[in-house]
Amino acid sequence: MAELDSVILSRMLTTLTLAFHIIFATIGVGVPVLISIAEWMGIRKNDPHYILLARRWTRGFVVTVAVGVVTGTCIGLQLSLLWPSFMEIAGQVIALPLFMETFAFFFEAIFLGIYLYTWDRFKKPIYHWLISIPIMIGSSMSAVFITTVNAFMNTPQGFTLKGRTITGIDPIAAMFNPAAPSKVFHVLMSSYMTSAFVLAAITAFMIIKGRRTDYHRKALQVTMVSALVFSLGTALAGDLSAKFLAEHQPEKLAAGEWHFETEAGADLILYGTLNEKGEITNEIRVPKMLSFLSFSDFNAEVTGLNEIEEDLRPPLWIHYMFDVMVTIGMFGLGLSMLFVLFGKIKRLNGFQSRLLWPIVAAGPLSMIAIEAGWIFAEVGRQPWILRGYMKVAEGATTSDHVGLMFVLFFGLYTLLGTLCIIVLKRMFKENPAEAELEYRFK
Ligand code: HEB
Repeated sequence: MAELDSVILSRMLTTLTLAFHIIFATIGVGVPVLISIAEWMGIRKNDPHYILLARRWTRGFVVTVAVGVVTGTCIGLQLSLLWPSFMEIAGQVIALPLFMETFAFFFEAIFLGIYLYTWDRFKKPIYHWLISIPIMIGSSMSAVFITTVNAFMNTPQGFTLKGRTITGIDPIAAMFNPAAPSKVFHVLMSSYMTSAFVLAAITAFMIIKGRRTDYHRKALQVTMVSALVFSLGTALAGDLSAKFLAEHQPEKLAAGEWHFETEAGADLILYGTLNEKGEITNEIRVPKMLSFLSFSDFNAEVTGLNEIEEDLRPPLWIHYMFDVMVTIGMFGLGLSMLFVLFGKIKRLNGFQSRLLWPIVAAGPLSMIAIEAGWIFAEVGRQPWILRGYMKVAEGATTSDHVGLMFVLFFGLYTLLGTLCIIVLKRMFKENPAEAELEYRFK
């Protein structure tokens, strides 16, 4: 086997941990919103079906939170173990949001505990619903804080670096860096969207399996309408992200869009392949669209990759990640639009059932879009770990034991993933919705 150096191994281990963690983080941020929506509808419509939805989702949610906590801890651990020089500098500047993330998590956990054990304890059900609000705030704020840290890696500010000493730390400026708004917005919306599609996919699958009850029909309805709203939000946020890149990180946009020469009225390139000579084939070209995406002006000038120093250019394959993300985004948007449209027009009602399999696919697909989005954002930052200040290779550990760590953590994640699936399956199989409806409401 070829020798793998500690930088490559550190990157592999970090990728593995993040790729696994992001699944649970996404669910952890999005599902509370869906739970709150379902309980709210149940109270408004005085419909026990929606309340039961909220109850069952909450139970499943708790299991995923547990896994998210473990993998989140792994990230914290690995940050200091694998990227000591990076943390030595960045850690001082971004300690505030890093700490605040933990705080937001505890805030969420406390209210989640109360929420779980007080379903029938209040005279007015609305009081129970009110507890879902701090849960949502806690889970979304975790995402907000940790995303500002990631944003900081892309557009660091709020400190001065002289050699290896850092002075003039301004934690607030560091947290509210230029990348933060678009990233936070995109991360929140895409988590909500993905969670809605994951829950819709599970419901659609149950319906295909023969559970054609009102309960399942309503579940599909809330999740798909939510999916539509959040898909629109995700698309809007994605557009803002592209505008952010055009202004502050042109090399990432240029590499992702295969835009080599600086020009006005730049075309947007979708799909296609790149050969060794750097020629693009089989692409779809949308005239002047890149200029518009970047600056809301079809004739604006967009910086090309050739203007960037050669060893500071991100890898060109991130273009495929962008394709995957955008395609899935459009698929989700189109699908949820059709679903809502078919539902609204009586004559077309019958067509809704044709969308069941596509909805089943939309769950895993949106999770893939999340992974693709992060790969695009992270690989597109290369070679920097702290853009303009420190390269990835300088940030890594020189320890010889990263290979062993990789194997151990891989084992841990496999175990956690399997356990999570087994527990969830048991939990819902042994207590199907129909049975629960029966003993609770009849
Ligand atoms: Fe996304 C990222 C755009 C869709 C998920 N995005 C990203 C970016 C951009 C975009 C530009 C980068 C940013 C930075 O780096 O800063 N998108 C976009 C667009 C669209 C989208 C245009 C269409 C509409 N996404 C999407 C979807 C999803 C996503 C659908 C899922 C579901 N993204 C994502 C993520 C990420 C991204 C997760 C990472 C984070 C950030 O923000 O960065």
